[in-house]
Amino acid sequence: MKNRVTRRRFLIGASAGAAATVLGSSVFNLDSVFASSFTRRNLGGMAASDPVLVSYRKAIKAMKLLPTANPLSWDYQAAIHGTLLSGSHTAWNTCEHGTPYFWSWHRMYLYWFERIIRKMSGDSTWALPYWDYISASQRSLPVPFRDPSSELYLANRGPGWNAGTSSYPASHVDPTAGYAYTDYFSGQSQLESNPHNNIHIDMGGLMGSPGTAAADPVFYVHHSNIDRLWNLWLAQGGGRADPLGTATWRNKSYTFFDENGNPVVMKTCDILRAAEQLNYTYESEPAQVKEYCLVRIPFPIYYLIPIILIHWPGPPVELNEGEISVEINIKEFQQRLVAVTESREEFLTLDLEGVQAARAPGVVWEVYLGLPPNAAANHESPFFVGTMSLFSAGIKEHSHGDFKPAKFSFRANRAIQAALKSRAEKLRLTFVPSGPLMEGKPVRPKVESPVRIGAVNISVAREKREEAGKGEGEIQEPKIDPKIEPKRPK
Ligand SMILES: [Cu+2]
Repeated sequence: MKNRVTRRRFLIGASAGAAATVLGSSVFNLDSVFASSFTRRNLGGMAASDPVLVSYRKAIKAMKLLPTANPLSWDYQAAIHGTLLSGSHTAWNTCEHGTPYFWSWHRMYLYWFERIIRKMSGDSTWALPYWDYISASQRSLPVPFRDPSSELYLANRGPGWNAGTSSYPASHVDPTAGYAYTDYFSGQSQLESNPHNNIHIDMGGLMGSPGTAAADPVFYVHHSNIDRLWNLWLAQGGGRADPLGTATWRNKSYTFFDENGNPVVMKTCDILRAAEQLNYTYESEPAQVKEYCLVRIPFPIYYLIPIILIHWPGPPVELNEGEISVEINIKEFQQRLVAVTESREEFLTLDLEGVQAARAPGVVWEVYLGLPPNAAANHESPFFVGTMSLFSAGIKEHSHGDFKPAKFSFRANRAIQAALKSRAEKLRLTFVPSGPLMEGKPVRPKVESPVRIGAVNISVAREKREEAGKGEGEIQEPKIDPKIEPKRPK
């Protein structure tokens, strides 16, 4: 998505910290009365001497001098996301991944972190910058984070990142699958997978695991970008909305610490409108979509209802070093598949369920469907459906007694349509292990732990439209329509 500078953003940008000037100007714009004071700037091209980075360094230095038990310390802040340290303190290890609260928890976390940085740096205007690795010019680690004498540096990053020779491949930082969904939970989960998980996995080192990631200063500029994607997803319109009809989502609350080290409780309704409620906007973002918990204007909301059409009969697929393919027999489903690809209401998804690994696999798998035999796996071909990488959900080592395997769902219309053209009776499902580019070239990474996929399904999905604001709904788990038995090809 291209960044747009809207009139509203222009006004906010022009009036940052000077709302009175805008009020007194001849251009009266109601939005600008609520103009937020803080602009989270794009890190692209930002010099190490930029006040934003100088203050960030100053704060990190001061926070590292505080004892771990102090909520304002660097260790404590990182531990709120996740830590390998023993002992238990308020809010430690509370990050949300692979759950309905991924975006909301991280937004709250960054908000309080940012206030703490303001206090610890003594820079009252400070706002967290964002690292826009989706932009082709920003796919290697920003230069100020590579300087060993800087607090932004960390030795424990994967090979080539600190040298500036590693970069993210285009297929690993592709938000289009996530943007395509109108249903909140599907959009969020896709964007959590790509680019979010891939950014962590490809960088490796502390960033590669939830128990250590937030100890790397780059974590926060990464998540600033992920938070920005929430706004960008909503700004596309077309029925995209926060799931305000879901009471459990709306009322979910968490504890953080303010800049004075006092615990604060925040709930989802407090963070829906970043500019108004939290006082920040992102540089160059379109006008923020405003959603309200109290004023519930009925609006359409979309739920994704997938119904299994083809269940691959197994055994579980084991991913390890090297490319792996399995074949899905589609002979008796061809007509139905064609009908769905031509439908306006329905679309096909490839669903991987029961995805698990003992430890972090450290690899991103590119997933292809219908790739003809002997054809090279190219992410620009229609057979590329997306990426799969495990960061937190699905990794047994990271579970604390309540292990849940991960699920991945990919839109598959384009791939299946291309495969059907050749009248194929079997669809090849191919997994290609991939990692960061080294000197611009793909390198096959080492698989640290094999991944097992429990079930492979091709489903027909329908985004069900409902009028929200007309009563309460609970978080919708995709359901299999009991009237339709999954068919098992022989
Ligand atoms: Cu993360």
